[in-house]
Amino acid sequence: MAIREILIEPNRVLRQVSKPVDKVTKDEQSLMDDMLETMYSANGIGLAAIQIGVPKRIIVMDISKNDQKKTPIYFVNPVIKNKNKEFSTYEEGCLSVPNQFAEVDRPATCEIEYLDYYGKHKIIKANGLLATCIQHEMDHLEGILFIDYLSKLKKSIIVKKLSKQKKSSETLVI
Ligand code: GNR
Ligand code: NI
Repeated sequence: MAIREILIEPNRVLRQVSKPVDKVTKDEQSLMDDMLETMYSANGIGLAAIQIGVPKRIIVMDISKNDQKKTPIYFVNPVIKNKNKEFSTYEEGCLSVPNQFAEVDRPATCEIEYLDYYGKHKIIKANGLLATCIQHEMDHLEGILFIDYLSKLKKSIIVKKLSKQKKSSETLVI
């Protein structure tokens, strides 16, 4: 297991469309292990493979509370079905858009069909935070970030802040 670097917007890699996985092999499992460790170390509740630069349709998630037992969920080739026509609003954040938060509306419930860590076919019904988070992660697989749903003005303010943060972290003072 290893902690990998999380890519930060603006970064063209984050805009790539991820490719389906043929078969869940040891390589995919070890990628999922690294993703989970990286996500936990960054205090996130979800992570898509593209956020560590791997364009595969793989997501890891754990929405258990801090004091609860860890309950990781692994999604390979997830497909969203039966999206509710009613929407819920959540304040979203993203590990690739650090320290920026904004309200986003998404279908309140949905079903997800996917392969698990062992390549086994599964279907789950999601509501609440799970529904929001899986839709946020599915967007990453299409190269979409939550800031894309904001007004042009709000989005540009956030992207400018991120570019500034990046520049200052690249500037080495000797
Ligand atoms: O850690 C995360 N928290 C979060 C909060 C509200 C809605 C979505 C998320 S996902 C985010 C981790 C992340 O960037 N996943 O791609
Ligand atoms: Ni994200």
